[in-house]
Amino acid sequence: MKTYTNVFDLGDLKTALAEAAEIKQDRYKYEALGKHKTCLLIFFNNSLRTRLSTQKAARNLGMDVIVLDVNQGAWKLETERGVIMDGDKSEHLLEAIPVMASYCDVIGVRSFARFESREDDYTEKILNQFIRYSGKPVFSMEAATGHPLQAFADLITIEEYKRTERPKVVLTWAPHPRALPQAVPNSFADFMNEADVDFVITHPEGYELDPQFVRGAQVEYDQKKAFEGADFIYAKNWACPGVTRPEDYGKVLCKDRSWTVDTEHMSWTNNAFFMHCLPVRRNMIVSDEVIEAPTSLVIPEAANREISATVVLKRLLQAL
Ligand code: AN0
Ligand code: CP
Repeated sequence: MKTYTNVFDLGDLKTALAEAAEIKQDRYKYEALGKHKTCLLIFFNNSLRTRLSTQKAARNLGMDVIVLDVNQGAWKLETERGVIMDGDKSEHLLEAIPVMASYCDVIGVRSFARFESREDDYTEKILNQFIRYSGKPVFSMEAATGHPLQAFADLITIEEYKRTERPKVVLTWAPHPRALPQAVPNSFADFMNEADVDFVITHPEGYELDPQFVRGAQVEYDQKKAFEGADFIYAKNWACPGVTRPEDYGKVLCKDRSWTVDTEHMSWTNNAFFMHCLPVRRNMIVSDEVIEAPTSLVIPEAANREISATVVLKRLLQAL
């Protein structure tokens, strides 16, 4: 594997899940693989889970790790070519990328959607510059349109907890006070569409996800209908993807708290497990009762981030 940005980079999912189970049995099994290899993690945005679990994964593989918070202590980076740099940005990404790449063997990048231009976000302008100019294997730690380490951890969690061969998995939009990216729901859909599950997406009108991620999934605008018979409820807020109305891209169109997942919502399901990538705003996305219930998987899901990252880094190292 040379890059990791979406489900197709993983190839056969059964093989990837078997590798995840193997790593979970013995997370240091491939400790020799990363000797004298350095993993650089670059954060343009905040993180708790990704920051910790990816460092842990790199160490599981015997790698050295360098973490850089671009906005804290590094020079402010210009990302647009052709700009006259007379503002507050001291360095251009086009120099910074090869410099950073010269100190490492593998690069992880976190760079959220900026919501300034749908085209810039959906062409992954920042992540692709890292892929193009670093000459090193690059993996996404949540870029503008995807969060594949999260979605792989989610798939591992569903595999561990499913009670039927082909569970019904529902991705539901839920309200949030601020505009959040579509990366998490996009990648979740990307993975579920390739997994052995019945996948349904539910959200208010106007929140349609990009067709490249929805693919053949069933979209149901009635949240109650969508929840019927569900084995897993995966909640997430996202701002308007601008699919039907490009001018609404990145806007908060709805704050309807009837979409908040509470015990009544969960009573419509087949005693479903509750999932969320975290961080989560309680009583906006999910009620205290639902997130604290024994059917809540948010903690094991976060713990599986170490496993998904270990598998991905292992594969990147094996291809060096
Ligand atoms: C981010 C998002 O929604 O993409 C990160 C989630 C893993 N969440 C926030 O910014 C609160
Ligand atoms: N789920 C997730 O990626 O969390 P962080 O933003 O804290 O890394």
